[in-house]
Amino acid sequence: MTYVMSDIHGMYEKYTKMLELIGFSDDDDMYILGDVVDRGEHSAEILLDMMPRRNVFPVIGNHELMAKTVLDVMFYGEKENQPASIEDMMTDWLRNGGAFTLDSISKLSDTGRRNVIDYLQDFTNYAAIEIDDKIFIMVHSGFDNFRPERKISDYSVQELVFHRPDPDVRYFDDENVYVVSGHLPTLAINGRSDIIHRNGNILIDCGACFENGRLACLCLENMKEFYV
Ligand SMILES: [Mn+2]
Repeated sequence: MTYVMSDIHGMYEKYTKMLELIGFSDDDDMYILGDVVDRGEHSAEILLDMMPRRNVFPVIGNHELMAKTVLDVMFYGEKENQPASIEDMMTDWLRNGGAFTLDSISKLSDTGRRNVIDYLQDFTNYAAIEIDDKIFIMVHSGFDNFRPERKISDYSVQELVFHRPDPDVRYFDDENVYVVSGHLPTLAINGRSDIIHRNGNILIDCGACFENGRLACLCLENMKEFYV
C-alpha cells in the first residue's frame, strides 16, 4: 500500500505508533510531506529512523528548508551558497521550534550529525505518483503563483513550502488529479483534527504537535485514514 503523512514535527512517539498502527512493511511505500523537524523534541530520532528505509520518500517542508540551511552554516560553515539573510533565518528558525531540533541533533555523534544533515538534502521538492486512474501530486504546502500550464518542476522550493493551502481553491480541472499537502493544520481551517478532502485538495496536517491535534496518515489506494 501507499501511505502519506506530514508535519510530524519531532513527535517521534506518534510517528512510531503510526507505523505500528498501519502495519508498515517493506512492501509498502510512505511519502512524508515535510516538517518532520522542529517544535517537538525528537526530530533527530525520526530522521534516523527514516534514513535507512528505502521505501520512505521525504518531501521538503519549510522547516527542513530552514533547518538544512542553518545547520550547514552552524556545523560546517559552508560559505558558498550562503544566503545573505542567514542571520535572520537562524533567528527565525530557532524561534519557530528549531531550537528543539538543534538540541536533538547536537546530542548525536559527529558522523550521526553529518548523516542527518546530509539526509535533509535528499528531501525532494515534490512527488507525483499514479495509482489506478488517479494522479497524486504531493507537496508540502501547495503552489504559490499557480498556473495550470506551469510545469511542477518549474516551481521554486519556496513556492512549494510557504504557500497557505486553501481547500476551497481547485488547482487542476482534471478530477482525477489530487494535490496532497500539509503545512496548515486542519484545526486552523475547521477546528477539527481530521483530514480534509475538498476540490481535489487533500489536506493531511492534523496538527500532530499541538495539544488538540493528531498525526494523520492516509492510504492512497483506499483513502483509509489513520490517526494517532
Ligand atoms: Mn510547514
